[in-house]
Amino acid sequence: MQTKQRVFSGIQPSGASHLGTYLGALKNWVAVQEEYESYFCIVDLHALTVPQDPKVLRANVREMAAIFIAVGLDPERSIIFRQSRVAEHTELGWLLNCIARVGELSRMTQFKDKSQKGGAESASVALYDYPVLQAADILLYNAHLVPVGEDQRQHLELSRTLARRFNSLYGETFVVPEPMILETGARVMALDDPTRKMSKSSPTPGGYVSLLDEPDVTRRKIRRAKTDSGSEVTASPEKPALTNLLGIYAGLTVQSVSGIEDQYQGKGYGDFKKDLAEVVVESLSPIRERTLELLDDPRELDGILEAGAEKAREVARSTLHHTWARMGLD
Ligand code: AQP
Repeated sequence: MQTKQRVFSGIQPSGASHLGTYLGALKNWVAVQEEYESYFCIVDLHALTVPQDPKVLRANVREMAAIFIAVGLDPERSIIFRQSRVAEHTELGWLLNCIARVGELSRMTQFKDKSQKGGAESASVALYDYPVLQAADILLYNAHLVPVGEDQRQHLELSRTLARRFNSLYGETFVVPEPMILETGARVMALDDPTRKMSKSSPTPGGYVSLLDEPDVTRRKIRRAKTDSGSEVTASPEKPALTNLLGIYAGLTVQSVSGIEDQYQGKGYGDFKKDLAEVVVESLSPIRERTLELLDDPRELDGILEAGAEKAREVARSTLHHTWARMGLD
């Protein structure tokens, strides 16, 4: 019997997990796994919405699995698995496609942003439809909470809409999930442009700190991070770059932004960035080292993912059968 509330979240294995993904998602996942029955998924089918080299994708899946363990997810406590290994995700995705509306998907800002890059006409249908598959990912496990970064709020709203619509059309079936978005780290911005979110598809690697960057690369990126005019280390709407850097510092040290501002009163950007670089290196180095160690044993990683998929399948199958019955497919 299910006693704990459930949490579901996923990350695309599309390379170079970064500080934004860590502060916006991974770090929170580690905190919630104690309290909730947690499902953490490598959403490889989502990664395919843009072109992928099969060899690179294969390697990225393992790298992501290693990162999951290295940041502190415990396969004994959390169910860690790969989306493509639980076929019910795509099956429920199709059923939800039948109640999702073109108007709703057309409003998704992430599709607008991503499709703009290569032109909307040549974007894949899957890129357009991916929020519905994401809803299936979540509803399949009847997750109560979904820890994500701010950029996923709109997609989460669609998951909620589809759960409610299905329940009202066919009878109470799905839990309506709630987003779990923390204040600190929910939206980490690019180091070279604080108006854009830190993103792995950034055209300039200087914009993000990868969890696997070597310490000196990280130091250099922080040293070169854009700053605002003036010299005071304060967070304010007029200082988007400093606000972002202070947010990173606070997210990694669990100090308050105002406490850090006090600490740097009378000091300049240079001192602050130097210390921030060390804070980032200290936080990420153990993750990097552990990830590299784990990657030495790919079989072990594959085993963890397969064991997780087996457990996930049990829950997913039961939800799908229930959904079939509701829709008259039994
Ligand atoms: N900059 C960010 N700040 C806070 N949270 C973030 N997340 C991503 N970027 C930030 C959160 O990380 C989780 C996993 O995201 P993902 O890797 O599956 O996909 P994404 O959001 O598309 O990541 P990127 O880096 O932005 O990839 P591209 O460049 O391919 O679009 C999510 O919970 C997300 O909120």
